[in-house]
Parts: sequence; C-alpha cells; structure tokens
Amino acid sequence: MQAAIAAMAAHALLFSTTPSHTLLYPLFSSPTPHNNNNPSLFSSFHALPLLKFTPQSISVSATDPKPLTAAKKAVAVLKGNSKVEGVVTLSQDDGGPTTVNVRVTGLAPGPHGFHLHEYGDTTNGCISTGAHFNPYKKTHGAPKDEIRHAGDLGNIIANADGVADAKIVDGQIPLSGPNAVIGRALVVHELEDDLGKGGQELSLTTGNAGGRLACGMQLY
Ligand SMILES: [Cu+2]
Ligand SMILES: [Zn+2]
Repeated sequence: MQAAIAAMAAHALLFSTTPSHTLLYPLFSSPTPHNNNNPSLFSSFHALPLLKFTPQSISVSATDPKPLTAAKKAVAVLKGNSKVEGVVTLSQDDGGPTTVNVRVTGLAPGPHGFHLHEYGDTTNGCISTGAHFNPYKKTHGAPKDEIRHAGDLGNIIANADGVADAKIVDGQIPLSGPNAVIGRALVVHELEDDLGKGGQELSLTTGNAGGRLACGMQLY
C-alpha cells in the first residue's frame, strides 16, 4: 500500500511538472518500458488511466513532430531605382549558421557584390542603408576570411538572362541575439566585390562594388 502511494505521488509529481506528451512519448514508442532501474516510475505507469492519455500522446506526436529547436525565418524584398529586384529568404536553426536563399532579376550578367548593410533605412534609397554591417570593427573581406565585415556575403552571379540564384550559408548573420540582422538591409551592387583584395582605395571598406542597385530590409 505504501509503495502504491509512493508511486502515485511520483506520478502526480511527474505530471505536474512535465508536459504529458514529453514524458509519454518515449515510453509508448517502445512495447515495454525499458527503464527498469526506477521501480517507482515503472509502477506509476500501471496506475495511469491510459485511455485518458494515450489519444493525446498519439495526436501530439503524429500531428506536431516538432524538432527540439525552432527555425527562425526572415524575408527581404529588394528594390531600387532600376529594374533590378529580388527576394531573399533567411532561415536559421538555433545556434546554427543562417541559410540565405537569393533570387535577384534584372542584373547585368556576371558577379555583383552582395552585402548586409547596417541599417534597414531606405528613406534615401539604398544609400541610407549605411555601411556594411560590422559589429566587430574589421575590414572588408570575403565570406570565408577571418577578417571581414559580418555583412560581407561575397558576390552573387547573374546568368545571361540577368537572373542570380544563390544559396549562401553563413555563420555571422544570426537572426536572433545581440548581432541579429533583422531590421538591417541586404544590398546588391552594380559591380563585382573584389573581396578586399583589389588594391583599390575602397577595397577594404566596400570591396569597390560600385553603386547600389537594389536593397531591402529583413523582416520576420
Ligand atoms: Cu554593399
Ligand atoms: Zn564589407
């Protein structure tokens, strides 16, 4: 009798502090409870009103197979004073790099500098997006360089039809935390970014990538 009371107490404690599906899921996924080292946990499940909990655990695990970490997403619509326009989607799993899917149209064929700039402000066109996002106060570089602006995403390359499709995976443009890039702007440039190696006056600040053709702020 005392064991039964202890078991029920353990059961009550478990269910008052743990969402039922979290606790039930691993046990129902195997035919027999596999944790035999814990008699009170084992016996508590014999005391459970199974019919009450089983449908819930099944519906939760079947319709809501959520990963442990939620992906964050953002989108930027790029526009400018030319026919160049684009859509960029960003997504990030907790703690991982950010995946940037880019589609820009209306470009001259060839490489075009593509950066994340400091401000989401486009009140004066793409000029008001400021400089490259640079929280660590470094000089301009290539995405793979250790010394780079966080916003340095290299070049996107337009095909003969003027369309640039790119998928960029980068660890310096998180969607949350102190250096989150939400609210900042992506900019596509007229010229190729020399990745800091062009030896020009602007190579170490802008990659000498020329004018700003289109830009847009990232929004959730
Ligand atoms: Cu730029
Ligand atoms: Zn830069």
